[in-house]
Amino acid sequence: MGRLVVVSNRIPVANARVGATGGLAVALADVLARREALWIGWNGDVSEEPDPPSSRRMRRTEVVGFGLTPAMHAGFYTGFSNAVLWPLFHYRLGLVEYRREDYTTYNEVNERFAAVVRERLAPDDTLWIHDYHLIPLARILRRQGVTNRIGFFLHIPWPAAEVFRSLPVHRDVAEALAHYDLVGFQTASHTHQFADYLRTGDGPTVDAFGRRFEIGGFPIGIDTQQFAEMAARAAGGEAGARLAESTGTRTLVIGVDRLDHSKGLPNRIAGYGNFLAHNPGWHGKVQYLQIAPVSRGEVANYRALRRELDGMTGRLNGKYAEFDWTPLRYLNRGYPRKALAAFYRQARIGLVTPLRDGMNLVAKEFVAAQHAADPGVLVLSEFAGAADELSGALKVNPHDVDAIADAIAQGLSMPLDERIARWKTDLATVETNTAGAWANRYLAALEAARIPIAA
Ligand code: GDG
Repeated sequence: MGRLVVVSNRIPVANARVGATGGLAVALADVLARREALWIGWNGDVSEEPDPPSSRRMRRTEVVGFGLTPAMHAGFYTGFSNAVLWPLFHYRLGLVEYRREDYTTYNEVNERFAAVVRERLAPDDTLWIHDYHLIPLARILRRQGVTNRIGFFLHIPWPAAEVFRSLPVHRDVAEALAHYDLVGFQTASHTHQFADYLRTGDGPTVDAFGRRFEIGGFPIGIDTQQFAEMAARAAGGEAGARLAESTGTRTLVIGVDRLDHSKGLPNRIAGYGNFLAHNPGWHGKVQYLQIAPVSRGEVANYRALRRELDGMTGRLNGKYAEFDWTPLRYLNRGYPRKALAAFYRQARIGLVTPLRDGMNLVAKEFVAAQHAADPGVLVLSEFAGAADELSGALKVNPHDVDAIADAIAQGLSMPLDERIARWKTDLATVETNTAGAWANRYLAALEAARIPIAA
């Protein structure tokens, strides 16, 4: 079997402590332990004379990283990827800032990725390209004569056809996807929306732009067993003990999200405010902990979101706090995974209310971390990919802040037997659809998807 060549915007962080590495590295850990692999991506460097590609080992994987110039970073990363594709695919058209020259830079940076890939590619390698930053990569490689099997996985939602059509270059972006052998989405509904745009059936095999390729839904998961064990161990650790001590007899509500427009944080805080307004009996007895590490802080509208949240949290605490009770602890800081696992386990309610989300792994981590004898309740947005799988959660429409308030109240008063029954349903799903199962399912489909390129 040839190597697996993973290409993602960012390469995994070097020397990360075990359990501290980011999402995709965790999701691919099983596959990468079994197979020779190469992982190519941006190393985070932005400078006028960017780092040339350099290589290091991460166990069996060779990791190749390179830098970008400030102009590349502005057009490719901040511009087209995060000010166009990200907000558009999350239905936030008002945040889209489209500039033609950014799309040109986006394609040029993809050419750069392609050059680094080609220099290292062997004929029997299988390529797996990740996420919206790298949509054009297969088309560039195909034009250069690369005939290897190439798969693509989109971690964020694929939007409704009419929303996608508002992108001035929608046709060119969709055509680029037709150069993959397999285009994977998080859910059947994202797959359906892509097929609807193409005006084809839902797959697996579709014909579009004169090419034949496969599409399908592959819901991503977590390493459930490892996360559950970590939560059980960490519960008595230092961070867990400190949280327990400071929470005292109060009931804990938790949210953990990158500070991002997609995560619905203003609605969630407004929902909690309405809950407090409608349920004075809970004053002093509930404690909401919101962890929201700053992300993309260089983008102006992310700074505006941060200001909005600073104002909302300040006003909420100003209105409801007592000299011995702060209803909302709002933290713009990240914590080690171990600490998060312990925090989830202590919480009676996990609030996961994104306006849109490809999947949302926090929802799955919250389920995995619970104590079997006294599990918490997951409050989940119906617009997270995870909502298709987690039928035990309390579903809310995140645009309805009173629905968020009602779900908090319902979760807080839910009897133990109902909490256990709902949690067991979701745990069974999270234990089946793990990260390892996701990667295996995707790669098996990619191996099977060798379709002769249509004339
Ligand atoms: C994209 C898609 C899709 C958060 N704060 C801290 C921290 N985290 C970790 C969480 C979780 C991860 O980050 C976030 O994953 P999500 O899935 O919730 O969301 P995105 O970052 O937007 O991810 C999403 C995902 O890709 C995978 O395909 O599910 O829909 O948007 O693991 O725990 N980790 C640590 N400290 C923190 O403070 N260590």
